[in-house]
Amino acid sequence: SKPTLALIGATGAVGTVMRELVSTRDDVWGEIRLVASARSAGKVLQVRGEDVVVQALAPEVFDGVDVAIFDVPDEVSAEWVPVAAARGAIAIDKSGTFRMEPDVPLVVPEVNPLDARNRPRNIISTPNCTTLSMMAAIGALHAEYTLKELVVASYQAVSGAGVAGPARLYDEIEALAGDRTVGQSAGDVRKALANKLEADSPFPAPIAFNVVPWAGSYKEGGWASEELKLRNESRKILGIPDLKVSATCVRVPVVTTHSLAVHARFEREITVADAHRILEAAPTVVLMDDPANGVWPTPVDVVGTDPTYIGRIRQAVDFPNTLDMFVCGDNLRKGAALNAAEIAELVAAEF
Ligand code: 2RA
Repeated sequence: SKPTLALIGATGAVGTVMRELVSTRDDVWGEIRLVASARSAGKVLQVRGEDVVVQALAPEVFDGVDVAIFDVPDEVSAEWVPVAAARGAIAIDKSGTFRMEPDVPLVVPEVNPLDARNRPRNIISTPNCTTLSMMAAIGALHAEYTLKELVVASYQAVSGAGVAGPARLYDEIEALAGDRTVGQSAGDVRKALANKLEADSPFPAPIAFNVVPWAGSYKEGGWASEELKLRNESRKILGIPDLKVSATCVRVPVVTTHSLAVHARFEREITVADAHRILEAAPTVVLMDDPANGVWPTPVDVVGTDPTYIGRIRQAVDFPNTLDMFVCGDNLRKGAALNAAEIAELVAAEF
């Protein structure tokens, strides 16, 4: 019989995409349960065209569940993922809580699908959306040319911060719309917003008319958590413990779809033609690389779709064995819900 699936965090930004994905992909599931915080319990949401009542997170909701996908804050995962696993579910967790634990696999199905089978704690982690937004493409190049170094700058969409992110961007744009005097002197955007909006924002600076060089929490040495995640997770997924990685993560006024400028050094020489051949053959990657004709990926053309898009591939002039490129991926789909759904489908195939 088909396995039972529970979606924990069903009402969030990723949860909403998750419901859409399980309603439109090959239906490998028996029952699908929706679970959220007590605040959302009792809501009726649609899955596979049917009404489902959202249940409050409690130990009993995991009884009879085969696979539980969690998209909840780190501290909620820390408490409830082990509960689900203890009750016999295989937990697929989107939070940062378990990703770097040695006995928890961190899986991108295009790159390291077999790791999903080695799960002594019945927990599989899915990476941060920034790492995921490039990994299908970078993993394909690594498989043939062996990656040695990655230097990355991210351009991260506001929906990475949850539903509050787009809400704030839309509010700021609305507050500033029509005023053709703002953005021309230091602090005038802040002043204009202060007159019209509450101070509390998910972002540490105005996000409309701006870019913000900070994503996540403060870490030693002045790093943002997001930058260290990109380093540590890339190493683990690719299976290169000593991969050199340095990242700068930046929030930009894009609703959904993270972009990354990637400078990647490989073990041996790789040409643009080599990269094109590999990326064209990668099933979940779309190559958009014809700069003479203005063809490269941008978030507005990518949002709402599944693949990883790549373009602007250049052989670095001054760095041997190195490519520079631009990658875009929908942070809520491949960056979050889709990767979790794909891992869940790998697990479902074992039933
Ligand atoms: C962000 N990567 O974009 C984060 C979400 N986990 O904010």
